[in-house]
Amino acid sequence: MILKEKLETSIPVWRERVNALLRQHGDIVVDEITISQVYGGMRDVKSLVTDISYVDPEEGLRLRSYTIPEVLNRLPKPPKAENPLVGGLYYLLLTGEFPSLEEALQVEDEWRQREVVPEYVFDVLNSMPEYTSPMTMFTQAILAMQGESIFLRKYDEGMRKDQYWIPMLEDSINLFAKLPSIASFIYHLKNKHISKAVADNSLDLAGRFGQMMEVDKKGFADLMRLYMIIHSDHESGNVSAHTTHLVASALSDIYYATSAAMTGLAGPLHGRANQDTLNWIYKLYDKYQGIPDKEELRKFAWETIKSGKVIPGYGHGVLRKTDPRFSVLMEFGDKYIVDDDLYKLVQMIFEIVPDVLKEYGKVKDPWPNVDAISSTILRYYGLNDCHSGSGCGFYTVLFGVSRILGVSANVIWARALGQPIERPKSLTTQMLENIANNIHQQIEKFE
Ligand code: NMX
Ligand code: MLT
Repeated sequence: MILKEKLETSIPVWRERVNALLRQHGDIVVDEITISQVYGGMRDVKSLVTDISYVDPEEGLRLRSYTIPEVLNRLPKPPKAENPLVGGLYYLLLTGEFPSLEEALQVEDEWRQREVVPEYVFDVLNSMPEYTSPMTMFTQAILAMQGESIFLRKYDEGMRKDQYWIPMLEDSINLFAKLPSIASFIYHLKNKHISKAVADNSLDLAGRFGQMMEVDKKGFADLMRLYMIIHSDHESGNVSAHTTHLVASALSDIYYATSAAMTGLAGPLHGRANQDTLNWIYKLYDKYQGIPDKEELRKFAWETIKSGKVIPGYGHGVLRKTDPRFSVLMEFGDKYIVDDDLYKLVQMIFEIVPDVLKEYGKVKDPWPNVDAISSTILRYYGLNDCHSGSGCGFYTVLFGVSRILGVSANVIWARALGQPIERPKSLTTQMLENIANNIHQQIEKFE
């Protein structure tokens, strides 16, 4: 397999590089940590390492050091498509190199050969209560397949540590290949629709997914290519990536690790924000029975804040400027979406809400993140979901499918580099108080 061959050459070089860094500079101090950070979700604490992606507060995401426009321009595209092959993206994430068209197609081929979902997965999904959320179904489907793990089998057979990455790679490709079929099955099940779609095997993964979803609008496959690429990774500290890393650090396999990650992605402050954004827009639209004027929109935003809720799709733990993933989706929307009230609202919200959040004062990033726009575009392309209630939330499943590309690439590398079990240290509040008091006493003595 092409990815295995490429990694076999680069892993020894990286092992030596990391070992040398640790041997020569292992004691160098990288960062200090304050009591606010210890109590405040470890924000900004530099304690993870990945070479697959990086999020700069001002500039946003870089995948393998390339900006989103660079990635979109340089990855190979299928004929007549505007956006690149997702197989090429996976090649880039794993190897750090841009593939040729042929190499990207080889990754697509691997997925094509492994896409058949075991029948028991559909039985599990069919047997779940009607009110089960799509994210719970998606998580269950992944976990249900855990028994397929090659990593687990090889581990039980006594595999050597330096071989861990190989079955991790196999498992990751096996898992991702099945996700489009699983996602589309959940979509049709939730919509009480029996799909008869047979995907054209000559198409790439995004093209086949478009057919499975039975979305009529032209350009959906291209949107999916763009969507999967920009949602694939966002460095390692976000909840879904960090969960994957943490769980897999115990040598749990990719099925355990990514199903855990999906339960984090399902949270409203993370991936469910895409669903919540659209619900917020619907409420706004319903309240004013159409597009409100700017003053009404401002008032609606303030009502949300004053009722103790967040405005979904705005703010970020790292970013301090408009998320470039939002910008690239807006470019796509401005080009292809005509005459859609909800999309117009996304544009208006972008004009009004940052000022409201600045005036509110406590939000560190008043700008939109990717979730402020993604679902509105998906809805325009015909992807329907209910507005509220426990059975809703399909949009986050698409985020999940995409995110598994990035987190699985990270886990393969974590095993290749022998990263240990993650186990930070906790303190008690009394200990933090003692640390603070000691420091104050020393300052007073000095003064
Ligand atoms: N609307 C209202 N209040 C907000 C918002 C917002 N969009 N964003 C942050 N705040 C509040 C936040 O709740 C906190 O309040 P308090 O001190 O009362 O607890 C205060 O502003 C400071 O928070 P920050 O330090 O700016 O943000 P933090 O790093 O803690 O959280 C998010 C980041 C993304 C969780 C937060 O901005 C948020 O809740 N946004 C809305 C939900 C969202 O869009 N999530 C998606 C993130 C991207 N993703 O895809 O996962
Ligand atoms: C993500 O894509 O994971 C989100 O933007 C959240 C984050 O990076 O913290």
